[in-house]
Amino acid sequence: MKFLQSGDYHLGRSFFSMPPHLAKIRREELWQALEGQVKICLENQIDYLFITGDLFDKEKPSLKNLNRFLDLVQDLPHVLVLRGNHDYQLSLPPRDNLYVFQGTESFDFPQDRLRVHGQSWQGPQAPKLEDLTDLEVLEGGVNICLLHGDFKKKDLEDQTFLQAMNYLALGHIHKPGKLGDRAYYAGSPEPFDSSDLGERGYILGDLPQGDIQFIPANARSYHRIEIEDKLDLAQDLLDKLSLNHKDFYQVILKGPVDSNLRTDLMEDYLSQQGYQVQLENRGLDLGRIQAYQERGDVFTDLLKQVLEGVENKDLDPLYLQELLSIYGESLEE
Ligand SMILES: [Mn+2]
Repeated sequence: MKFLQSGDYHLGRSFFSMPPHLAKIRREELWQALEGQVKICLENQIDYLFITGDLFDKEKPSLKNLNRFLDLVQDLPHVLVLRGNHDYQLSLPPRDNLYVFQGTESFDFPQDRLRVHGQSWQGPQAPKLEDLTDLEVLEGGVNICLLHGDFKKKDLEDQTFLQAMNYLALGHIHKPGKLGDRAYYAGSPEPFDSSDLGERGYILGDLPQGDIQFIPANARSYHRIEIEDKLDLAQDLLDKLSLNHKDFYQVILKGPVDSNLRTDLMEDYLSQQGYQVQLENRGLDLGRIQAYQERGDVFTDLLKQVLEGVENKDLDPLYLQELLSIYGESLEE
């Protein structure tokens, strides 16, 4: 049997830290991710779509969004939905092709000698893996278990019930990953913020052959760029880096940097040019360091040590920044 595993779509997410017009586009791109997956299922005769929780971002999605989801998946043979911590109150109207895990339960698909087990969230607390022992393994068939949570490899290996599974489809962690040879996080279909670096997509599986594949499919990416040089004009940044209008950039300024640098103005300028850039000034203000060193007080030796550590790359420049700001504040008092 072939399946597509996805989850953590967080449909309806507000993306409140983005400009409203872009937040609207991103919300739409989450729907497009699901649309793309449905298309893949239909074109490749993939009979099972596993949604491992957090389909919706909010506990009570709007009726409009509920219907949009139902319409989107109506042509798929089997859609299995787990409730996650974001949508544990999710209530979907009954449909022939829809299987929503109410708590800890199993669904049978005799045509494929398949039993899909799962554990939905029923409140703000995570369900207990021990409760899975109430379920029955399908002897001589394919057993799959859908779970939503932050698991360690050992949590899963410790459960006798899970040892009998052919495959574990995991949700909740937004970065795709693997816990052992049969347990996979598909991750979210799109990155949500600057900490979500790397590819996002979904998993295609074929059991019992055991063929599992991660397919990258994100519409946009986040990039992190670190710059050592002094850059005091946003235009320099555009000339030096070939940014595109589509993606999101977190630019970290390192090395000697002017303390008068107005990163907010630079961000405004870049955003007017149509780029999504978040600037972070982690540079060192050499003028201030020199002034502090010349004071010759109890702080000078400490500053010298930290400065050496940073120069030898033994210490993160952030320590120095922190030290300077603490000292600066103490002088102002
Ligand atoms: Mn979650």
